[in-house]
Amino acid sequence: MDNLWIWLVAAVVVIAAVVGIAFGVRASRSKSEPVEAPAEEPQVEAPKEAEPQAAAPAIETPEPVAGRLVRLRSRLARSNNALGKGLLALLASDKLDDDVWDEVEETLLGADVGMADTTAVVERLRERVKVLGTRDPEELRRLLKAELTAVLRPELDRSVATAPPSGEGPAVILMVGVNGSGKTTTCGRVARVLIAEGKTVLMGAADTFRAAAAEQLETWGSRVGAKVVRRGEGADPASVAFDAVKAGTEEGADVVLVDTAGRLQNKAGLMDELGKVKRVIEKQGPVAETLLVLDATTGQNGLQQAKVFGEVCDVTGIVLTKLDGSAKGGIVIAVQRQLGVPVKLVGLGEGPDDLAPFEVGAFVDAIVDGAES
Ligand SMILES: Nc1nc2c(ncn2[C@@H]2O[C@H](COP(=O)(O)OP(=O)(O)OP(=O)(O)O)[C@@H](O)[C@H]2O)c(=O)[nH]1
Ligand SMILES: [Mg+2]
Repeated sequence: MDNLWIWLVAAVVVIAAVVGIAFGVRASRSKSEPVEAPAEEPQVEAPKEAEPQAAAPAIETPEPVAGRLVRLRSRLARSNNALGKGLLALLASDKLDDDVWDEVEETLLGADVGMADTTAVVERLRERVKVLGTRDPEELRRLLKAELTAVLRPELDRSVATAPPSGEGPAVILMVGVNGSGKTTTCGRVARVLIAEGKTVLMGAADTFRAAAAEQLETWGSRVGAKVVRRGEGADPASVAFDAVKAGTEEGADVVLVDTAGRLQNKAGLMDELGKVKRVIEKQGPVAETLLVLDATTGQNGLQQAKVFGEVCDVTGIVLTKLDGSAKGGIVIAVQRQLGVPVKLVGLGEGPDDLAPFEVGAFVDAIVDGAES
């Protein structure tokens, strides 16, 4: 009996010890878990976040310039196809009477070709169709292309000057135009084109109206390794332009691109400012090129702007942007006539290399033939 009591007491002690140990282990585990977990987390995350910031921006290699208009022709054709298709359909009518010719005229006017050139194209086309007595679609297509080519003035020099007129220092290219037309984008894209051709480029952020303008230009510059001269918001644009040309001269840059503001409190103020920017630059030498940047989708408004800028800035070339979004390719013809200077570059998209030298032949082929051939 005594033994039984001893065994019972011993069994209770052993059971109590085993249960006690088991609880002790679980309690210490559950205590240590939440302490350990957060201690590890930041160590893992910290280097992950630091990685992308540490990577230096890569210098891009711009696409070659030759043949860009041909590469981008589908964009041009997509937006302007109505013009070519419409004209060819009309010329294929059973009877080419006055009504049909009136419609040809309306189609051209509707594509922003402008009255003077529309009249010229229709008169000559009419004459030639009559003289040749032809109704062959291929022949009509050829005649239409020839007349559109003639009013686009293929003889004009469309090269962008990259040599200084005085023979010394960098060639200065001044970019002007209303707000949103694409000046800053064009500066960035022209810099890419020039760098692709092996030239050294410096840019001047003479749009001091908005702080973001200089940043936008710097982003373009950093992508291709072009330095940007800038000052704070509200600084004198003419002195920024002067400093940019000075820096370009000292650093032996081939070209200095000067971006300007498109919006000020009023139009007269903008024009005065542009005049001053140009005069101040010219203290160091003549401007090689003043490019007027126009948004092709603005139609008649764009022509009015061209007139105003033309009076103040002595524009030497036109950059027509957003031709990808316009079904009115005829603006090329109208704006050249308005200013008497050639369209030199066209923008056909928002991409960094969607700026093409304007070529009359490729342009006419694209709007008459469409994208298929
Ligand atoms: N689709 C299309 N968009 C374009 C083209 N060129 C410029 N853009 C767009 O037009 C917008 C305005 O371009 P910016 O270069 O900032 O115009 P800006 O003349 O410098 O404007 P401000 O500095 O306000 O005077 C941007 O969103 C560009 O991406 C083009 O050829 N096609
Ligand atoms: Mg701008």
